[in-house]
Amino acid sequence: METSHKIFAILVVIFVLQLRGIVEASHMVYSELQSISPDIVDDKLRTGYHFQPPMHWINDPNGPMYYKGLYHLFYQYNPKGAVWGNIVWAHSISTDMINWIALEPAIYPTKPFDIEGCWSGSATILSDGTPTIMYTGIDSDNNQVQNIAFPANLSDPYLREWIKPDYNPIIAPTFRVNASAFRDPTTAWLGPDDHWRVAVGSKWNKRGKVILYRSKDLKNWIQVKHPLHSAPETGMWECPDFFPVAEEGKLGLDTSMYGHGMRHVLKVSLDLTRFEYYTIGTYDRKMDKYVPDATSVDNSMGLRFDYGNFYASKTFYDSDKKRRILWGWSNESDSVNADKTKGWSGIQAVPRTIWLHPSGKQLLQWPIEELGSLRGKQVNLNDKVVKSGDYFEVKGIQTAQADVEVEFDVASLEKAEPFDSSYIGDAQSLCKIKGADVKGGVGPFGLWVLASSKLQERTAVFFRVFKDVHKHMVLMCQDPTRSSFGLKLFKPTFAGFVDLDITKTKKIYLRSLIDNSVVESFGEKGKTCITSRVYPTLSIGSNAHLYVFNNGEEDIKVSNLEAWEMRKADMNGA
Ligand code: DQQ
Repeated sequence: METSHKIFAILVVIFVLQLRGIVEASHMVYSELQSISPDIVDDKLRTGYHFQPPMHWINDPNGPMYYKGLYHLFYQYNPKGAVWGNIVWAHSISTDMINWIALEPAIYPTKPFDIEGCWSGSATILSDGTPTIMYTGIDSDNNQVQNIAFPANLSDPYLREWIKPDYNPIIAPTFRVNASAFRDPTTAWLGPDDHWRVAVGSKWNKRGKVILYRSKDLKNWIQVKHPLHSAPETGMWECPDFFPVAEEGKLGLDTSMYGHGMRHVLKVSLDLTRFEYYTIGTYDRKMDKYVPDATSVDNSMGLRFDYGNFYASKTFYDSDKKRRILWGWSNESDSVNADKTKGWSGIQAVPRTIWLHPSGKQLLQWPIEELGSLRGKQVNLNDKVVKSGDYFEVKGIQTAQADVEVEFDVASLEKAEPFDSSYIGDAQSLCKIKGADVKGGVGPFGLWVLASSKLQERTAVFFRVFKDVHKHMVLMCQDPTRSSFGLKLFKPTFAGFVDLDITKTKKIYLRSLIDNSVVESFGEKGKTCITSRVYPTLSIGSNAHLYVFNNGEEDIKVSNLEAWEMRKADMNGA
């Protein structure tokens, strides 16, 4: 079959299945769907520089670490199909976190303490440099327990083989711990008593919590009476991540660091909403308690690393470049059956360096500098006014796989639309009614990416400025509602507010990483990030175009735009 026919066939199947209302449920096993050959994947819709195995399902990043000159990434992987199930810890290594070599899976079900599944967890580098992994095993009674594994050969920088001691599990659910909601141990850290701490995600009724354990030998663990932290009505906290950040500067801190000039961050992934949020706060080492700052909202309305397809994220301290790196799973926007048809599902978002904004109120994120090594042919333009209702194409490079940085000048805010305060904390609903095609005062303006030549198809990445009583509110959205021409796929609009005093700056920055079926955007130099999976039908490969548009009444100016073609990374042999 010709490629275009294949794509059409895939999309018709997707369309029919969507109409039947089949949606993705991440932890269901669809065994009947795991035997069909994945040979109808169109390579041009696979990402070129996002982390992905050659085929099948992936979810959470697990145990990222740096060891003897190599970065390691493990991840939840189904070696048998494109839907969740049969989960093992797949393993890849890299010298730059951009180009990856796939190794054999590192951890897989073999023992009574993990025979029903090897779920998420984290790596900890011990004081003598030895790496360890703690992960959740699903035991033969279907209870969630925490296990430990050590490298078989410390002189192998690839860390190919891992040993799971027979004394596992090291932590089993006890009284008042829900054995089916007890998972995803964090990286361990050392307390003032030189004993280890580790936190495990859980819930009690509807209260989400991270249960804290202490150990002096990593083998025998004692549950601390109180949780490290908990919050009402948030449901199960999956994949908690707890780490220190410096109050000033971009340098990262080892997870066990403690002292003046640093704050702590707790991130949790909410099973109820499939979104994550984080708080910035204070870790009292004596009490072993974490208290979020008053400025950090401690529920699902709180700060997010990413307002789009991004979940089960995990950071690690890169001791080589002294930075903290964030990995996050970007799930698909389509149905389980569509994934089945493609033969693959899920990627990891580009690894991001994260650090605390000088205000102390949020983190900043930026793609790791190594991504620049893939930048190829470049175009630049300056001082181009985009009048109300106007748009122009950025020509001269292919843009299906590109990196775009833009600086918008917003000279006048006079025509900003009034802000309806009922949308505070709910940017997504606001963007749903004020999409890219709904005319505004100041904005919507931004980029149309993965756009077809006649613009029947396009994904909008844009800003819209509102006037509230005392300040202006800047909304950042990704609107994929026109991303697949003629097909009714699941195309969620994602949005977040940008904490920016635009009356002072009169400018706003945007960087978008476009990669065939993913758009990963960084608003205002990493303050608000949104990742979307999109499946164009026309704007594929050389048929993808890039435009700047302005659907607001006020003119805006592109004071600077730089765009690069992105080369393909070496990706696990695919
Ligand atoms: N995925 C893992 C769990 C974790 C969930 C199983 C989050 O350990 O809670 O694949 O996506």
